[in-house]
Amino acid sequence: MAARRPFTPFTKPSPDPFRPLPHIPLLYPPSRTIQIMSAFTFENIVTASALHPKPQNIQFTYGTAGFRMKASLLDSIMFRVGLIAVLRSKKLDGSVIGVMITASHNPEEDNGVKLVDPRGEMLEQSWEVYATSLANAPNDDALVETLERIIAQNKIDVNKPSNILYAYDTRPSGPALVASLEDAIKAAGSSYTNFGLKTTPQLHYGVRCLNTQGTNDAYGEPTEIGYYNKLATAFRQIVSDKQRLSPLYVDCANGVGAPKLRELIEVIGEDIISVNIVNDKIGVEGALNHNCGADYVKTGQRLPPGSTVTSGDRAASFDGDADRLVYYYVDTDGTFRLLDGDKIAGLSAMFIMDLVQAAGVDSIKVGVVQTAYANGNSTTYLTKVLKVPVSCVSTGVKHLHHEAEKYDVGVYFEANGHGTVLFSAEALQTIRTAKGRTPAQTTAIAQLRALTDLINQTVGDALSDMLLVEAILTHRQWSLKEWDQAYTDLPNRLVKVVVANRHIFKTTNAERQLVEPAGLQADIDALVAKYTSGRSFVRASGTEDAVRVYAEAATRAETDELAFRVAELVFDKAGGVGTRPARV
Ligand code: 16G
Ligand code: MG
Repeated sequence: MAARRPFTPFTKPSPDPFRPLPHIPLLYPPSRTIQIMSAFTFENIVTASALHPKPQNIQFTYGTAGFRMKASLLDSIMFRVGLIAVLRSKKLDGSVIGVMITASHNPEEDNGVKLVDPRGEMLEQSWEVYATSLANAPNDDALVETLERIIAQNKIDVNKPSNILYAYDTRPSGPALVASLEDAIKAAGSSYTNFGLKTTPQLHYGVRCLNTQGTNDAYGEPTEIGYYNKLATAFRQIVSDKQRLSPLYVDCANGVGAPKLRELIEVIGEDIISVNIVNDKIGVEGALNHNCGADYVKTGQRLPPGSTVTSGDRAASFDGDADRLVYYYVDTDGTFRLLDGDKIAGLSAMFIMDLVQAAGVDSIKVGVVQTAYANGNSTTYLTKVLKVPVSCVSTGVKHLHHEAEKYDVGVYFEANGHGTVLFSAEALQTIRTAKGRTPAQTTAIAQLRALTDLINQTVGDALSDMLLVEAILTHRQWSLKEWDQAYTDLPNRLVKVVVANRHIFKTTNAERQLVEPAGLQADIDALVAKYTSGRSFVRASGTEDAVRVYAEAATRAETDELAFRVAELVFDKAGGVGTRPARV
């Protein structure tokens, strides 16, 4: 093992806290905080809005991932999201509200925008409705009326200050959309900071840091280097004295994760962690998320084309904005093995439960939150082997996040690789004040403390989650195959069905059962009953105009058959459009 250099956190490199590190190519102009003192007037807003008219005949919806669509349709949305952000900040006495411009794993020509609340969480649900109505206001009069209604309903004092922090990913449409957003923020007389090119979780981190600065609850230094230092210090502490693992291939989906991972590794030190970054072509047109990234690997359950990963290698993929992570390897017989969000949840829960016990703070109870997409065998492993409470909620980060807050330590992951671990205020207090009675206890307490810094508690974060997995594997000196031994996934299959109206699909029981169309669930149940360990459910997508069918069963053949029989049922009985789902 190479000798370790002593670790000194980087200090703030320049008076501008948001300056990118020197060796990262400057894709966008350096950022500055702009203080604006002008008044909030409808006149200013209407004048500026004239440059950002709403396209006719389009109905916009603030969905599970904010607004997301072809970038060419987003101009008016960006302007109006800027207005909502300003009002939200004023409503919350000038707390910083985040705006992230990204379309995650979608194709490069798409873009999107979502708002981040003061603690780095997703926008409160009641405000999603305001964002939707404002986005759909057909003309200036309707725009002003909607703003007035939001202001009145929320008793907003428009003379209060407001502060916005925004960031964007590597999409070519980013700069033009930033300009539309800024037009709105300036017209509304708000202060703002351009946080520059960032991963989605870095923006969430920045928002929480700015809002908690100088309080007992301070989350960290609100800079990019502050983020790297926090993660690096924690990681180095957890793996100290442990043998370094072999290099990890990381497919960054040709997105923002590539330069940011490079930064992070540099701060941690290559003597501590070694990665081979692949798919880092952020300047190449059409490359983003194309035949690579976490969504490609998870959906297709295969290596990205051109991957050089072979048996014995360790590999992982991020998505385009670096808030999803999946791991994988190739078995000795050449079989591709995926370690998805469910596997990460199992590994994290196991490790944290062991540490809690070793630290002698067993009053802290760990729980896991999943969605209906969690593999049946992962749920069995959690409940029967780890004996940890598991809740199942609807798809979408906000649902998982809120449920996880109910536990002392809430581990939440979607099977697609998005997730994190939340520590309650009481759990944090217990961990911070615990005193070990033995050297082993003292070490375990210190490690738990480091974990609370290592894990991005605002939102799922591919960089932070990767360090969490690497820390656990280093600790145990486990290969990916050893981690994979916890349980074997049931074969599973996802099929998309296009229907005339997906909104007729209404579900209950955390999306596991259909209430409407009437009778369809009984037909699905009858099919499922014919398969060993069969399970299937149907729900309308929140991000695409389609219905998704999920199925799992004891064997690959049974799974495929079940998935397609359910898909055919949906197509035939609930207004299928186009070609009937074909078995492949
Ligand atoms: C969004 C959600 C993700 C969910 C996915 C489901 C957030 C930030 N993202 O990407 O959690 O898994 O939608 O997509 O909430 P679907 O509704 O199209 O199946
Ligand atoms: Mg994403």
